[in-house]
Amino acid sequence: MATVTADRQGPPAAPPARRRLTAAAVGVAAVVLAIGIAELIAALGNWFGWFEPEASPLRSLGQAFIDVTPGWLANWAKETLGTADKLALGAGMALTLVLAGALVGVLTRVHRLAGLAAVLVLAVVAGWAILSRPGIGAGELLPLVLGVLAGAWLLRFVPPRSADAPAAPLDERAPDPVAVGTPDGAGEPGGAGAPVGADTSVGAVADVGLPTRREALRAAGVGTVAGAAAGGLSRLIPSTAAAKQSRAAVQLPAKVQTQNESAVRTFDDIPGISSYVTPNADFYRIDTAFTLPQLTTADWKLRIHGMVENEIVIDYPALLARPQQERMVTLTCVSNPRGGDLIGNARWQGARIDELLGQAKPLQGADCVLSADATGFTCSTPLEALTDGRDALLAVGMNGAPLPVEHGFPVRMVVPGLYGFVSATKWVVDWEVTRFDKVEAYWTRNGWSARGPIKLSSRMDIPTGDQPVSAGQVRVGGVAWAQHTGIARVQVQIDDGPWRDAEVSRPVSVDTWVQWVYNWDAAPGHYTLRCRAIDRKGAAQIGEDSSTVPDGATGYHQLGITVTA
Ligand SMILES: Nc1nc2c(c(=O)[nH]1)N[C@H]1C(S)=C(S)[C@@H](COP(=O)(O)O)O[C@H]1N2
Ligand SMILES: [Mo]
Repeated sequence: MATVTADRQGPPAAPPARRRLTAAAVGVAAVVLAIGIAELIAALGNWFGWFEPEASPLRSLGQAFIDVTPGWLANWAKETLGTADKLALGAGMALTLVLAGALVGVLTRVHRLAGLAAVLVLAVVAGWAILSRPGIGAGELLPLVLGVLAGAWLLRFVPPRSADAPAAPLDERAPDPVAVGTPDGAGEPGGAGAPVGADTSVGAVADVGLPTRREALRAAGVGTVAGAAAGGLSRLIPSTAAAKQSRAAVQLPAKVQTQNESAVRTFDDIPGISSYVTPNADFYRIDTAFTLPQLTTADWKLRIHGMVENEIVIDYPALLARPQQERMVTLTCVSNPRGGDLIGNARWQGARIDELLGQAKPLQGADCVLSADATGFTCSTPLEALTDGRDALLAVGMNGAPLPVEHGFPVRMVVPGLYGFVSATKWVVDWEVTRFDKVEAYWTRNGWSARGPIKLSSRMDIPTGDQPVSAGQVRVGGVAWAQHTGIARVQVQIDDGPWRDAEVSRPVSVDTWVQWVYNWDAAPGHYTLRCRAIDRKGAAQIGEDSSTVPDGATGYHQLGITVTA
């Protein structure tokens, strides 16, 4: 290699593998540029009020992907990724787009038309994703089209395979690389003015106007940086002002019937135990919305129909005008594993669901309310749980603030005692009063149960088991829940010893979790700690492990701990 370079007069032609890599780099840059420009135009258009948020190709691709995801995959993602599912989807999309870009580049190198055909396929998929969003017209494709044009234009910098230097004997090569130019860019950019044609065998290699490898690499770099910059900029443009602005303008009614919290006694002062009330920013989030539904209070309406005597449509001002209650309720996800954190407790403000249903007057035989958001998520709730006197709310407030957008703004359901997937519909806009034997809700279709009372359970927050603790007084503590029944006792077991009662906090009602603490006099050694709860009806938490599918996990939360002298 070294002798060849020294012997010949021009730089060596790059091997085919590296030329392919160059083409792939330009292809990736073309995709990055296309998306960056499309995202920027979509964001600007959204900002100016011309486009819906769905004009963003990334947003619509992500949501369309979730929509076509088969049930088993959705279950797997919810189970193993939990709240990281959107992050994982984003990473998967990025990887797919990079690979697609590389393929476009390599195809373009082989044949221009093949490359453009691949671009067209990508554009059609993205266009389909955008148009498949509800209420989106062809005009929303403009950002995508402009981005694709920019990306396709960048592909002209892919050096074609036909321009690869032939493996010709050295003496047949260009005598003066400056005069003739080579694919590696030693000639003049663009070739204009170069005395082309002096040697026809070389002229074919250094065809005038063909991009050199160096130009290709420069185009890849500039395209990638420009695309990333445009994409980054698009993220700085405040997105759909709609929901956020609408929320900022909300004034929750001041006249609210609150709960008497004077008897509440918490363990909030014990470090490491979950606080009794979960701040909104720390509250877990689980849903099928890749990007947040953008409802405004002006748009919002709930339609109550189906097996009712009176069909009702209620809007936001009418909902706020109804008597307002604030109730603390602990929400739990059915996918919460033993010891998991898909649980949180908040003060919810809203109107009573039973009173609203009382006005709609469900017909004889109805046993279910199928609630839905505007994107097609559905949820089946037993009519009885909504009308038996418990504090089921159409909530507009969470911990004193208007409902955060990610927790269902402007209106969601909160029903004490039921897992979220069968009761807590966010962005709720539709209630069909019906029968369980007539409908199937979103997760039920995917193998989860139709009804979902929350299972009695408990979690150990401290110690964490990550680090050894010192012998002596060790605080063991956490939370326990049996929404709408209430927790009577929490017990701790060390190895196979007796179950010992922990001290339990005093909650505001049976609808929230309790905190608990147990002071353990620990001697040096290695131990297994377990906790279990007993509810106010005397039932003990099930010790046998079961998976979260179809209706919630059972089993004790336990951990190993080392106590040092
Ligand atoms: N519209 C809508 N509402 C939904 C869901 C959803 O996917 N879409 N997920 C439900 C599930 S499974 C749970 S556990 C709770 C979680 O509510 P949070 O995100 O406010 O904690 O919302 C419920 N409401
Ligand atoms: Mo859930």
